[in-house]
Amino acid sequence: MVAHGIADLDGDGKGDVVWRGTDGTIYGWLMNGGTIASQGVIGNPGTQWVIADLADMDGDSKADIVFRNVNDGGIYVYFMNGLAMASGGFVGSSIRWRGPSRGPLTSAATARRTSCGGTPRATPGCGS
Ligand SMILES: [Ca+2]
Ligand SMILES: [Ca+2]
Repeated sequence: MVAHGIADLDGDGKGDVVWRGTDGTIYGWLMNGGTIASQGVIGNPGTQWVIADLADMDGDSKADIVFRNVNDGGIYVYFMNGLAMASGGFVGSSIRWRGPSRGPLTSAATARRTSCGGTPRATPGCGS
């Protein structure tokens, strides 16, 4: 699992963390400072969909998840309300997409995740 970015999913003004598993599952951590206030599975659009960006696409002050299809360049948006996808929509195809790419956050989080067996934990380090 790789952290793909920080964005405010629930509109509380505090950044939240979005993760993507190798099986395509998208996870979210709603943060309160350095504490995970809530976490859960957001959905699984399939492994062919990668996160292109995290941005508020509909102006509701809640970040949305923009996916790009690695096969055909299709763009799909999860309109988010916290950890729940309020709705989704296919935007179109853009095979030559050159938008911002959210690379993995290859930091201590990745190392910690790896050492914890690939599952994000409620507390830093490991354990529950
Ligand atoms: Ca937030
Ligand atoms: Ca939004």
